[in-house]
Amino acid sequence: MPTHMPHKLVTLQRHMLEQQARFPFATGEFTSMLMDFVVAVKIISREINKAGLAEILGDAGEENIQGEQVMKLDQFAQDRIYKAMDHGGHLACMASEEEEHLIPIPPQFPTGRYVLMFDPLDGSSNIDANVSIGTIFAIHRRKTHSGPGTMEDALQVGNNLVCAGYVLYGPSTVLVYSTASGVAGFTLDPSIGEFCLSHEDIRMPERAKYYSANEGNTPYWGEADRKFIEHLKQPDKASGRPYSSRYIGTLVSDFHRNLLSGGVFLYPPDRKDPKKPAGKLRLLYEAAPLAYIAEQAGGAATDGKQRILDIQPKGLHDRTPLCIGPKADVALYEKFVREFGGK
Ligand code: AHM
Ligand code: MG
Repeated sequence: MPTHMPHKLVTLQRHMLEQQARFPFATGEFTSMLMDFVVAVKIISREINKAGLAEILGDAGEENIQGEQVMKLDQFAQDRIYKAMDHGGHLACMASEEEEHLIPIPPQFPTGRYVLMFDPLDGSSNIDANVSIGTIFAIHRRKTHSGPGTMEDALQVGNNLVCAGYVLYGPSTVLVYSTASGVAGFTLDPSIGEFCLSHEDIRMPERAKYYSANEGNTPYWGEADRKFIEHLKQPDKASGRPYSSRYIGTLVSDFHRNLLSGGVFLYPPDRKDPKKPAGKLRLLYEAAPLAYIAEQAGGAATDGKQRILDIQPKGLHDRTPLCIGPKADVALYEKFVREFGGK
């Protein structure tokens, strides 16, 4: 049995309740909010499993058999998360990779203490090829005290996160999350509709054996990025082998494999697009939540010069270079950036 396999049957809800019991003054509000979110991801998972039938059941933008508009999967995911989370009274506001502006709580519903940031469907360009995709989420405590949530509540440094996680819709659907006391993974049993603990106390291996980067972009990378990846392709002193290449093009999937098996992921600044000088990935919906998980699992994440979790966002859609993986590999990347320059 793999070392992370638990010996007891624990549902996600039971796990959350046990985590909550560690805090004597916990009200259960946080657990209740996460359970709302879990309902949405179960619905998204079900819909993704039917994605290959879109041609038969109707394409996005067309009417389906019941005369309803069929939504694209990424819009569908956005919509389901919003509808699961807007009325519970737990959130001050939300922000999503799919929405330009802050998402307010409708005025007829109460506002709460938390702020939810999410990427509803990460890797959506992979949907048509039936390659795995994901949802990423991150939760902050609000900074303002009452009323509708504001930009001040949303634009918080990753160090303030109280929870982050992701759902990977792969051969099975897996939810990985942390509330600052380690990382646990749960696999959805569709026959009972429950996420069951499948990966207890996940620790990232100390050294990577894989590297994940889109090397098609090499001509647009800086010297440090090129030299770093070239270095990983040389036989390693300890193992005698070069790192192997693995790149899916869905951040959640690449990260999940690297978390379990040991891999370093790099998305550097990409000089091909002057509008995106900081690379492609978004700080609030992609880099910060996964950096939080990486650190909780004993790994690290950097933009080359500073910890991802130390970066103060200036806008909802800020982008950042990202190197994430085992501590030693991330430190090595920072060394290359120091020696060969720049972001
Ligand atoms: P998306 O949020 O629009 O799906 O884009 C983010 C995705 C990540 O999942 C992945 O790591 C990256 O884009 C891949 O980009 P590229 O195709 O440039 O390698
Ligand atoms: Mg994404």
